[in-house]
Amino acid sequence: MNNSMKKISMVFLLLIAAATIYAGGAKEANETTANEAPAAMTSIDDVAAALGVTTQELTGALGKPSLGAPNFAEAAEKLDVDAEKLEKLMMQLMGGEDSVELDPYIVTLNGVDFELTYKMFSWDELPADVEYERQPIQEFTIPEGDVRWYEVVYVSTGNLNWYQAAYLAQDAGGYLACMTSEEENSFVFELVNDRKYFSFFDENGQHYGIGIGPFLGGYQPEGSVEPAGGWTWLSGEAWEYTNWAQNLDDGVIDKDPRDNTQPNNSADGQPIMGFGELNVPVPTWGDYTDSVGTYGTRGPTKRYGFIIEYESDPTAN
Ligand SMILES: [Ca+2]
Ligand SMILES: [Ca+2]
Ligand SMILES: [Ca+2]
Repeated sequence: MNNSMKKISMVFLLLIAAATIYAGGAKEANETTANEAPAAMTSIDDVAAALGVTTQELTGALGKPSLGAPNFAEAAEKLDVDAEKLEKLMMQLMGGEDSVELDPYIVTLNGVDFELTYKMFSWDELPADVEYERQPIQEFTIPEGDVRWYEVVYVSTGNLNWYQAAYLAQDAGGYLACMTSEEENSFVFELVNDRKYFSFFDENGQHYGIGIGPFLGGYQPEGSVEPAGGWTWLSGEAWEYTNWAQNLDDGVIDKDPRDNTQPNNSADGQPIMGFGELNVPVPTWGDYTDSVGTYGTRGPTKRYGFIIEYESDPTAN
């Protein structure tokens, strides 16, 4: 999947999430005429209005995000609107004035090069609309015998995606936490075992209230066999222990009737991971779309934090 398709796919996820939230108060679309000057597309409601359909009709025609990138031609046919116009409006919505995507460039995270299009921020450069709280550093002796230090970063306002979080972890002198044993995974999870660290989907909408938690340090290099191939820790440690979420369908912590076993490379592109994937905070992992949480993106899709791991005491100096 190329970058622009990834971008379309991600924006689509955001739009569906937004539409789910707005569904209760969705307005009837305004009539528009062909001669009107093009208006700025700032929400899915604007796109629906410009097409002369309701928001619910539009999101319904675009279909389920879990099935991949939207097929604009198919959606246009369902809505009986012009396919080119639909795609153009959706692209306008995608590239709003607060978009911070750049041309592709190489970002080195803990010695690994990633070709990315996102703006990175050091701690000193973080925009004022990203509000965060760095939690007290916790020490733990991992079963391998080494002492490690962990710092939870709670991002209360504003978004950061996995790469932007990894960049900050590196800037702090560590890496996104890498779980090499059940003991370490349990210890670290308890630091974020609180709903405030998880972003829950609307219970009545897509994903049945599934929660996505803080970022961890696993990623798939480009070209890995999906969905489980190639997973690597930013720390360089061996990928042996895993704790991917498994489908339960128990109606309590897994209310999603679909098989939500992870990793599933949903939406055809999930090369990063973190805690989550069930209806309460859980120490299991899910693979996630790597643009989720990108700073400056529209929509309610939100990530509330990440965990930094240090191999030497960051409070020592
Ligand atoms: Ca570790
Ligand atoms: Ca399920
Ligand atoms: Ca997934």
